[in-house]
Amino acid sequence: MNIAEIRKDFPILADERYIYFDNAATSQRPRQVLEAIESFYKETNANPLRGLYEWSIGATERYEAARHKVAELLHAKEDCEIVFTRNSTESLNLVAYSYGLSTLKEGDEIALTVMEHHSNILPWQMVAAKTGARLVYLEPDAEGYFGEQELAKITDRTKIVAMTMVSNVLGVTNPIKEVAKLAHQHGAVIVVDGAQSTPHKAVDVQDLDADFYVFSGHKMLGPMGIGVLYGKRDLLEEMPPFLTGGEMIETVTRESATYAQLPAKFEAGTVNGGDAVGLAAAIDYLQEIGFDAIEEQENKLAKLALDAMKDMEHITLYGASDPYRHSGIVTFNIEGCHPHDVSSVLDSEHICIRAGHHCAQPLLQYLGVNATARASLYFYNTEEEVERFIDALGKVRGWLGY
Ligand code: C6P
Repeated sequence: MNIAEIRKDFPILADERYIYFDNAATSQRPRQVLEAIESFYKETNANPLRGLYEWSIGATERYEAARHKVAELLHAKEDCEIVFTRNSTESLNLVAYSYGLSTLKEGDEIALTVMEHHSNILPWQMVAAKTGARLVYLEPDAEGYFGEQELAKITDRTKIVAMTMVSNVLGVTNPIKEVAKLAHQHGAVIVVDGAQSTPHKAVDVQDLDADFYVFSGHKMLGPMGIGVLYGKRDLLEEMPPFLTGGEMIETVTRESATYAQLPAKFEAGTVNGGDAVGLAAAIDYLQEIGFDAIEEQENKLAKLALDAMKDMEHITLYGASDPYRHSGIVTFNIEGCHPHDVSSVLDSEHICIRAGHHCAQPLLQYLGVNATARASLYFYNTEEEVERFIDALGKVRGWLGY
C-alpha cells in the first residue's frame, strides 16, 4: 500500500500540520467520493423512484446500483435485504421499533453487551420499557472476551441478542458467528452493530448468519447522512414499517394503506440518492485497496502506538494486550489529566483525538472511569504521525503543570 499516494486522494489531508486520529468518530473522504456526490447532482439530479423521465430514471438507477454495491459488500443474498437509512443509529432504532415492539412481550429477554454504543442500548431500553421485556447484559473479561458464564446468559428466554462486532472504545472484535449460532439455538435473532467493523474488515452476513446488520457510511469514507440496515428477507417482510409516507405504499385510501414490497416499505419519503452514490464510491475505494491491506496497515500503526505507550509512565491503556485486537483503536488515560485536557493539549499540536465517554457510558462505568482519551487510526495514517503523537503525549503532563 502506497500511503503517500493514497493520501493525495484526500483533500483535507493535504495540510500536513494536522494529524487526524478520530476516525472511529468519522473518517475523511477521498475526492472520488466527493466527485461521485457532485456528479449525481450535476448529471442526474431528480427525485429517484418517482419520475418517468430520463433524469429521474438515471437517479433511480444510480441509487439502486448503490444498493447492489452494498449487498455485494455484505454478501447479502438479495438487494432487497438492504435498506438505506441515515446512519447506524437509525437502523438500530428501525429494528427496535419495528421488530422489537411487534414481537416482544413481558418476560422476554434482550441480551446485549456492556460494551455497546448508546445507539445499541437506548432503543432496547425503550422497547423493554414498552413491552415488559428485560435487558440482560453480557460482560467481557479484561482482554475483551465473553466467557462461557457470560454466554450462558443467552437462554430460551432470550428473543433478541444485540451485539457490536467491534467495540468503539476497546477495539476488540466479538465472535459474532458463534454468538449468532448460540442465539439461533435458543430461537433468538441477532442484531449486529457493524458501525466499527464495516470500515475495517470484510463482512459476510450469510457466513455470520446475522439476522440484522447495521453500519454508517461516514465512518468508511462515505458521506454523513447515509446508513444501512441489512435484514434477512423473511424477517423484513414480516416487520411493520418504521416510518410511513411517500413511496413506501402500494395503495392508499382515506382510511388505510397497503405497503410496498421490500426495501421501499422501509424507505419512506425522498431518499438520499446523492449520499447513496457517494457510499458506493467509498465502497469501490475500500475494495480497490482491499480489506486485508487495510487491516494490516491499521494493525501496524496500532502496534507502534501501543508498544510505545505501554512503556510510558503515567499512561493506562484499555482493551486487549494484543495490539492486533484493537482495530486501530487506542484508548487511554494519563494519570492526573482529564481526557478533555489531554485532547486540548494535543489539539494545540494539531492532533485530533476524541475524549469523553464515547457514547458508551455503561462500558466506562464497567471499566471504573468517567472518561478516556481515544486515538483511532485508519489506513491513511502514517508511522510518522504515530511518532509525532507519541512525542506529544510525552509532553502532556508537563504542559498541564506536573
Ligand atoms: N461512534 C464514536 O466516536 P452513527 O452516529 O449512527 O453513525 O453511529 C453510531 C454508532 C453505533 N455503534 C458504534 C459501535 C459506534 O461506534 C457508533 C458511533 C462514534 O465512537 C460516534 S459516537
